[in-house]
Amino acid sequence: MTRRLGSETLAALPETVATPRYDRRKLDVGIVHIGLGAFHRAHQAVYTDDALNRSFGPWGVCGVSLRNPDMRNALAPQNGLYTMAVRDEGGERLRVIGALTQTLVAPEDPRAVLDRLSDPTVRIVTMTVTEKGYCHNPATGELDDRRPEVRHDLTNPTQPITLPGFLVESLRRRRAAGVPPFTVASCDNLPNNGEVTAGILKTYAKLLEPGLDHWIEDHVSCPSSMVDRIVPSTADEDRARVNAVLGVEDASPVVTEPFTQWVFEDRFSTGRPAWEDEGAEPVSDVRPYEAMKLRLLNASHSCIAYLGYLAGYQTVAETVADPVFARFIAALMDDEVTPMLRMPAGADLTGYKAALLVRFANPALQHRTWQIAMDGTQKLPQRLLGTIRQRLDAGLPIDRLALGVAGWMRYVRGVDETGRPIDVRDPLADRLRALAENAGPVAGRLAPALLSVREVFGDDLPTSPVFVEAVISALDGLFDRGAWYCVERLADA
Ligand code: CS2
Repeated sequence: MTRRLGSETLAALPETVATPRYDRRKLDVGIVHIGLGAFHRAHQAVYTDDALNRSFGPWGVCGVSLRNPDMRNALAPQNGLYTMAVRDEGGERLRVIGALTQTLVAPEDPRAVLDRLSDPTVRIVTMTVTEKGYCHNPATGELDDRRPEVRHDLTNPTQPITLPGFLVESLRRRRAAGVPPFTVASCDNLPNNGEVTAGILKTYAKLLEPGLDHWIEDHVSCPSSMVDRIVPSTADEDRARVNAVLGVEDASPVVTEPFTQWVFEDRFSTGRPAWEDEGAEPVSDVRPYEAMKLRLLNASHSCIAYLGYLAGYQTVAETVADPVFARFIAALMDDEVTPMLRMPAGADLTGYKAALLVRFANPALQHRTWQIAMDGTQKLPQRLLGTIRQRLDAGLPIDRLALGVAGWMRYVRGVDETGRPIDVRDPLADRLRALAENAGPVAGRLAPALLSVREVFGDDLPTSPVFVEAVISALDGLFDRGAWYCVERLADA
């Protein structure tokens, strides 16, 4: 049997595989990360690992899974160690990351998570719980306190299941014990992710214990950040390839691209690792960078996901290898998104977009269109609808953005262009399906039906005749001629 990656086998790895240069046994847990997925392990954990390599400090990471035990099951037997494979067409570099020193599974033992979060050595909580983990209304950014899981946590505060449930209860305990609060740093793809987080914590706290909201307002820092690195979910063939090089078994390597970026508001009141020495960019206002990334990278990703999937493409690289799609995405970014961005002097949007096209085309990443298509109801507002609103206000055309929205509608109907079922994953999937079934495959019925989902489209867009007409006409084209032809029609300026 092959031996497992872990503290005992680190020394046996081939020399080409980089390993932590610090003494992991001496690491205190200074950071709790909630949402222990591939993204964190290829992003913030790497900046922290870099910082520890350069100058040791009390910044070990405890990773918490809010849902299932898979990651703990994979990583606990490896003492938290895992391999990061950085891939492009030039090849693959492997590196073992050591920053993660503990893994917890919230549903198994919520008390252990609350204890860890209440521990005075913990000074920062970062999170990547995806858009839906915030229990908020995506159109307004506010906590949706009617959700059953939020009601559950308010009545069982010592057995929480949600992000706000864990954070607010542990902040309450810290206040009661006279322990300073931790900094709460959202690393999810939401605009103003710090502000959204602060709002959710305060609304929840007020419901839990009136007055706690004021204390949070006065004492808890929630810096916003823009995080960027493409990290597809790891496939079996990735695992096999990495393990063949390691010579030991890593049950959960992460595979990513060379590019990485982290821009954050520098408001970590409780200290932080010197991430800026490792390439992260502390700024006073992160909003322009968030808008740039969400509206260029993520908006393009969502359009590639829906329209590429419908056109029969499995991955992002495959989709943009089709010149029609590559030109469509370039035109979407240049003509419809860029004019609405307000960047600080010196920001190089032209270079950023050129780099994006190269990143999307990276043939060494198997980034599935289906993966990005997930959770559309949580993603569309910040990726496409914000730009659409601005353009409608300015009386500008929205053809490509509207095709993206129509692509989502065609996709969530749950049947592809050859009649095969689509496995639609979305917190609102049942509602979307019922609306779609009731409307039938007719653009003039399906579009208005889906636009009635106010958590996504708000109160304004469904009553904008220009928007409604643009979406119906795009959706009509999708039903009539299919995604590829609609993309081709809008591929050039
Ligand atoms: C993607 C993002 O799955 C998705 O929705 O658009 O995960 C994207 O890969 C990252 O935001 C890149 O930084």
